[in-house]
Amino acid sequence: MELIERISKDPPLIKNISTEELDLLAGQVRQLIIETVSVNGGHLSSNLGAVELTISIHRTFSIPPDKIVWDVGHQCYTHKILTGRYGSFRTLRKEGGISGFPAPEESISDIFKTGHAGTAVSAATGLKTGESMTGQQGRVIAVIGDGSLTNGTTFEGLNFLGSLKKNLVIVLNDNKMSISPTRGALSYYLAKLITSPVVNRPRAEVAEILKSIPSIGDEIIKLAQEMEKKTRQLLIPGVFFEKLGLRYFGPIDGHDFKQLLHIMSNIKDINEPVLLHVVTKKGQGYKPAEESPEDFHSAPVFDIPTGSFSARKAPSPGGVAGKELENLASREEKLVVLTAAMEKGLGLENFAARFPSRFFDVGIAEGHCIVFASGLARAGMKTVVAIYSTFLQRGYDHIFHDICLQNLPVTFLVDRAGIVGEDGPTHHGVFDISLLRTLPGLKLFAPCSMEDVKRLVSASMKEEKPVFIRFPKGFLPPSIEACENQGQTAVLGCGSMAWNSLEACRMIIEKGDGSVSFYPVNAIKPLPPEALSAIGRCKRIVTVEENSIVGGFGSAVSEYITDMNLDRKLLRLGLPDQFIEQGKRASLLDKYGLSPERLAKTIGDFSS
Ligand SMILES: Cc1ncc(C[n+]2csc(CCOP(=O)(O)OP(=O)(O)O)c2C)c(N)n1
Repeated sequence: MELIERISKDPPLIKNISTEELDLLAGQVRQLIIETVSVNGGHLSSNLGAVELTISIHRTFSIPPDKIVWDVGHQCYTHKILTGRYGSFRTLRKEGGISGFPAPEESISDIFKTGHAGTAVSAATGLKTGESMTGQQGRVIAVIGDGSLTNGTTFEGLNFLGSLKKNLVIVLNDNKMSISPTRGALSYYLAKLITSPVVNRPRAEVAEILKSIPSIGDEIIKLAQEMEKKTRQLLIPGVFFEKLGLRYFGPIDGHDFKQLLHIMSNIKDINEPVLLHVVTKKGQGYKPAEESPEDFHSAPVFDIPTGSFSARKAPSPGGVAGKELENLASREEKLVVLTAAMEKGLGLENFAARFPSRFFDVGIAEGHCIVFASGLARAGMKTVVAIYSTFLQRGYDHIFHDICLQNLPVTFLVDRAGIVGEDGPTHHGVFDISLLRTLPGLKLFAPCSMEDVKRLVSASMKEEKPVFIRFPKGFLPPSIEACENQGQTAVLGCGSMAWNSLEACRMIIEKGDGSVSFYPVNAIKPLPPEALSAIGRCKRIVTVEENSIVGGFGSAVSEYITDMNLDRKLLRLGLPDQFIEQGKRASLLDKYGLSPERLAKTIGDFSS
């Protein structure tokens, strides 16, 4: 049995293997991660960068009862392999397989189900506090990336944590990258810590002087290097973290087992919060990922020898929106575009390159991004916030307080609305309609086609109120038309579900199962006149949406029917009131009754 398998089956064994075997283990883990992600897709760069760090934590601490809280959680693959999931690792991110994020239902070694950034410090602080209050003994280790230091929740946690006066280790895994290079003042501060001339200049100068002393020069240099290692913490005090009440250690090389294990064994029992600054390389050990860490951050299927991605990229609604923003920006000098660390995923790289002074990546800081947008809009800028549906949830209060209550004309491009696939429940964007439509004064659109995306983005520039445009990650048809028939059933396909609804209607008509009319609906608030007249004309109404059935488009239609005192039979189809698991979008849509075939059956039964 390979070493990796033996440890996965018997995790405490990691404490007893030789130092040579640590390297062997790291190699086997990397190999398995690369092979698996090349087939299933996944967060390759972050995981390859955290192999030695994770092995060292598991060798130093005892997991459980000690607990690791992973920030985001996308870097937990090594942890999964070391804690019993070697055998299932190749099912990573597949429907029914293991999650690409920590999942307590898979193992007691996973503490929280995560996927959103910035929560680890607060969660670990709460965990430690609660465990102390209930007499539990385990140590708590939070692993955060430098990207998380751009996030407000992390800082709220750090600000509070200093007063804890308990053992809690925060490992700062600093690879200078969020998905794109990390933005902001703190990233410069971290870079300074790593390259501080206070340490490096004297070290180089002293070495030169010592070298010139005949025969004993080399010995002294060795001695000086040893001393320098030991005094490094004194020379680079990490004042910023010390001021927050944490003891700062580092920076150390996060791929060097000797350094990692030495410092971890020294700090693990310090009875106050400690920040260990570890410097790693994203993509470490796989050249294509080292060279293009952004491309391999959330990698699709790829070819291992060449690092090339197999799937050709079809145009996405986000890409169409990004292109339209470029067109608009070339005519409208006041147009600015904001993102919270998702430039690449949102298809804004060209915009950023063409209009660098009008593009702002604010870091993983959705709250700040939205309030910053309010300021820009108040100053008269045409402000666009591009954001994933699931991360928009972070900014909900700011949408209420800083955008809607102020009635500011900010356009939100809400990408990844609907089922996103293999990233699973933390990433599906299936609540935005329900959340947004309760707020007064906003307009909420869901384009049904690429043509719609372009037109709605452009039209939003002329609006004098907040506008939200939600669209899916992948497919929308180039254009789509209503298809009216005699008969009493109107199928209202909202946004990304317009196409599946149309297909379903075609199937029903071809099979002679009933006479249904199809209407694409690209607005939820207010409901568009075409939808209202269809509701006025037909006795049976079907709503179809890629959003939770609770409070979504169907609910808006239901409220309208009730308020207008109409005598209608209404069938609301959407995602059930539960967290949706990981899996391929088409397969999950089918499972939840939203594929054309399943829709045809349900609607056919309803209308006959
Ligand atoms: C609230 C939130 N916004 C955006 C994201 C998307 N996202 C996933 S990983 C990541 C970068 C994380 O950077 P860092 O913490 O430094 O970890 P690294 O991948 O560099 O190891 C981002 C922005 C997220 N997961 N959560």
